[in-house]
Amino acid sequence: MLKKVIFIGASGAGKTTLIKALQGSGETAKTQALIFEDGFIDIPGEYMDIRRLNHAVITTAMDADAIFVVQDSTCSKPTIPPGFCTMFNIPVYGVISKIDSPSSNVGKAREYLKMCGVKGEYYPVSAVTGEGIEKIRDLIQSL
Ligand SMILES: Nc1nc2c(ncn2[C@@H]2O[C@H](COP(=O)(O)OP(=O)(O)OP(=O)(O)O)[C@@H](O)[C@H]2O)c(=O)[nH]1
Ligand SMILES: [Mg+2]
Repeated sequence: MLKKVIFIGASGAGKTTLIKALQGSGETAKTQALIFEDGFIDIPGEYMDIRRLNHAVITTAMDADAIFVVQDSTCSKPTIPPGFCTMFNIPVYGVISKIDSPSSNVGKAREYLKMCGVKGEYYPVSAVTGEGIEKIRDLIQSL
């Protein structure tokens, strides 16, 4: 059976770009609606940014086999509310995006992910250079 993985995080975190890189093709545009494609679930960051819409993320994520929380390493705030991820009983993985950027701060991104309740090893990636993409693809394959 095809496993379903959801990518959550703030608007502009790099979720869609990462999904396209994992799929190996496709143009990235701002996500306007919930998208289910080849086992990938992409959700507009606004559902995370706007607290009263968070329930949409929760109900959608409940249906997935794993959650990837995408933290933009150039961003100076946590990608999801503090402790948000502790409620899920499915695997939650942390992704640190945009590590190619000159303003990337991976250490800070780690702290934010920890704050969000994401435990364990984090996956640094760049959709620009392709660094780290293969590791996430392997991880999804192994689910
Ligand atoms: N430098 C750099 N820029 C990136 C990377 N990944 C994404 N971006 C840029 O970040 C911006 C937002 O990327 P998206 O993939 O649309 O972000 P998103 O999380 O899907 O945003 P929403 O759809 O609004 O929730 C775009 O301008 C991307 O080109 C990366 O690895 N490196
Ligand atoms: Mg998007």
